[in-house]
Amino acid sequence: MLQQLSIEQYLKHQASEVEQALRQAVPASWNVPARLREAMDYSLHAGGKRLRPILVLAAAEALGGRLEAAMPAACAIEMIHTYSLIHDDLPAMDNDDFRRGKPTNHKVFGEAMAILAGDGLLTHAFYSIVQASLQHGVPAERVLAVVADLAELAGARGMVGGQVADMEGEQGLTSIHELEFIHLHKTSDLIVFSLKAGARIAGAGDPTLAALERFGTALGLAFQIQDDILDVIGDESKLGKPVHSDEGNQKVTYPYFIGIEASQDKVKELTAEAQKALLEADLPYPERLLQIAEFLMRRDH
Ligand code: GRG
Repeated sequence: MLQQLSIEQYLKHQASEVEQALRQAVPASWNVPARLREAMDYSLHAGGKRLRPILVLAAAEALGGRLEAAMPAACAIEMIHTYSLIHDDLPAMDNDDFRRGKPTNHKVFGEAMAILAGDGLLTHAFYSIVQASLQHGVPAERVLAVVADLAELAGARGMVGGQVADMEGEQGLTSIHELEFIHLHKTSDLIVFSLKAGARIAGAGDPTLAALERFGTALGLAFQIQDDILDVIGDESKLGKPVHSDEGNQKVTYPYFIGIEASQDKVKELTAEAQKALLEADLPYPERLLQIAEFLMRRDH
């Protein structure tokens, strides 16, 4: 049935499957302080494109894997992504008031609770991944590799490292090369994780994982440059956050370095590079991943 959906229908369908699974991710029977649960749920269920979990599912699908076995890792990456957004919006970081079209977590729950809601989501992600083995019988060594990837790609050598480079760069970035380092870690690493997680759960070997890593790296960079372009020429109501924030925060971006048109060309070039890498992976069902790359290049939010 899934195969017959247009890419737009597919993304909507998979996002709703992920949302349903996320609602059950923190067991209802756990005695979690009510306000903490509320703060975690507030950001987790605030919408968002659910791109990363959809990539987990699409990568598993590309190898003919079981979607229900990939769902715990899909939920995990959305928890990590959501925690990173909550922390990124804090006064000590970007100090943003709106996210996903709603007041940011700390605006509603206060700074201390927002930090803890992020911590709760970050920690629970690891609990979620392990369920692939405990509930769906995925071999433990595959799940171990997914756990190690997540710690590496979301942690100090991955997204957190990218965020630090970004923070330090605010004191004066000099080259597009430095900017690329930030994007590769802040953005591409979680996308690479998502693809590898889905593929690992479906039993991928090293050559496939390496090709997916190349696909995800280029796709992530294209996604981030498109994000920067939309911050200049996008529609606030579609984005769910104010535009021109990079300019306001004096952030250097691809459009800042090379202009809008050259940035748009770069997005196309990276998308083609990503698609080429994917085709080299020789996956049995690569179509959805190819379509997702194409769709992201054309996205307006
Ligand atoms: C605080 C450790 C720490 C890291 C923060 C995610 C992040 C790193 C910062 C947020 C700002 C930003 C522009 C990050 C780059 C990745 C990105 C484009 C995030 C937005 O992702 P979308 O568009 O958001 O997928 P939705 O809301 O649709 O999920």
